Amino acid sequence: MNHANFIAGEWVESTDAARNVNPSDTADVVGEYCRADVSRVKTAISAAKAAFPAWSRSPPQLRADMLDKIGNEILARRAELGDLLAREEGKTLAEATGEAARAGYIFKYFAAAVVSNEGQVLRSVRPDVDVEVTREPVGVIGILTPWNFPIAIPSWKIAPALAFGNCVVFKPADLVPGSSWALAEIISRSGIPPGVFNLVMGRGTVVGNAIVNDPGIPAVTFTGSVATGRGVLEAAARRGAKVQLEMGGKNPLVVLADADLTAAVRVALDGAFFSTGQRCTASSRLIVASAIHDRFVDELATAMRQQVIDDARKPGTTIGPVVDPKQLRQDLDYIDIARSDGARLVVGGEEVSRDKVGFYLSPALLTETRNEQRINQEEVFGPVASVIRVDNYDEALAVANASPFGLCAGICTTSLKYARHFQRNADAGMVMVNLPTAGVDYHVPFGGRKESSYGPKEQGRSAAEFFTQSKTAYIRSE
Ligand code: UN1
Repeated sequence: MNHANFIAGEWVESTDAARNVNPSDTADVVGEYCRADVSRVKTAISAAKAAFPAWSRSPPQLRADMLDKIGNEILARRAELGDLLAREEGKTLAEATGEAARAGYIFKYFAAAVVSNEGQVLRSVRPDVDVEVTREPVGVIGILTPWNFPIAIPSWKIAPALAFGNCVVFKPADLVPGSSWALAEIISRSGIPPGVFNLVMGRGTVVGNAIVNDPGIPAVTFTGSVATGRGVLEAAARRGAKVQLEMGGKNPLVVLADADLTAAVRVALDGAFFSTGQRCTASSRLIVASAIHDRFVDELATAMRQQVIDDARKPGTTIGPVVDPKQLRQDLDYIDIARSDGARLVVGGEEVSRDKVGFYLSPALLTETRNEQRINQEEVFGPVASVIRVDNYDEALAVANASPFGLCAGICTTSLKYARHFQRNADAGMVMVNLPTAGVDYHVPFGGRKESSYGPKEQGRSAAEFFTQSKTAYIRSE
């Protein structure tokens, strides 16, 4: 059966469909997912526009109940949704089930946010005049999401959009559409009025472009690559639409000489290689003090050799496959680039074969790298980490900040002084102390600086900045 698009409250099939292939076993086709054409996207946008006036004024309790119901169903089905996610994307069952649960909690968080949409009351500078600042929905939100978190990222954009009274036209990644389709199916049964939520699957060049360029979409939120994000920004800016972008990262993890070595190795292993390193928050630059460098590299390499790289859904697997052949090629190319720039490949970086044919790559650790090299300036998006040796904390901080990206920065240290200094001076949207740079909570602001992000942050209270527009009202009582 083809998985249809959801437009104006109807499931709409099309003949063109994307084949969703399991990266752990290329003989396993997860399903066929219909690709929308431009006219279908336009129908979805018109339906969303038509639904907006009533939805934006709908009783808040109704929206809260709906979001809560969606969250509850996701949580109740987390094992099944996690299995689908692991099968289509390649993260392990534990990681995928965790992501599904995260999606459920996001919906429940924004269910509560419906009724805590706060404003401001101020005194005017004039007598007998009050000022009230309230927040109103924006309209139809265009939502474009990547393949690496196919249920959590859609949830942290769709849930606040609906909570604040907006309508949605949602395009998931063409490569990994199954979890997003399952999410859309749950939303479709929540009692949501026709047109309020629309799913249009397909390619960025067709569906994505149609959304980003349509005058009926006053706001676009996108997570994905820097190159695509720039295109989204230009197109949206041309017609004055609001934009929120989450793009790449090249996140530094500083390991100081006073760090707890075992803990630092665990943090680096998780941050750099879990989820196969396919996270914009991955700890891909390991900046290590020379006094601890050799011991750290030895212990991390040992821990990496103990990882079980296999079918994402097989019990015992700790690192699943790379998502597709294109990403695998990119990972291998970057390892070659680093080596030709003088890096030493200490462990991993090899394609490995398993019972089933999949895109298996052993996690790679490169040492003797310098921060200016391409391996440290460009995002790989795979299980590849490079080590930069530094003499002291000051050099570590300078290297951490010398990056076009600024998503997340981490430090492993037992020194309160350095931890606090790093927290204040790291040029990143998020800082982690003795924790991996990846793996974030669902109820606090998420986002970066420099080339990593653009526009208001996502999640938590910041979500209101993008998904609402403020109104300042002056009231004279006599
Ligand atoms: C996480 O680290 O838990 O695309 C979330 C990404 C991020 C999400 C990371 N937007 O990898």
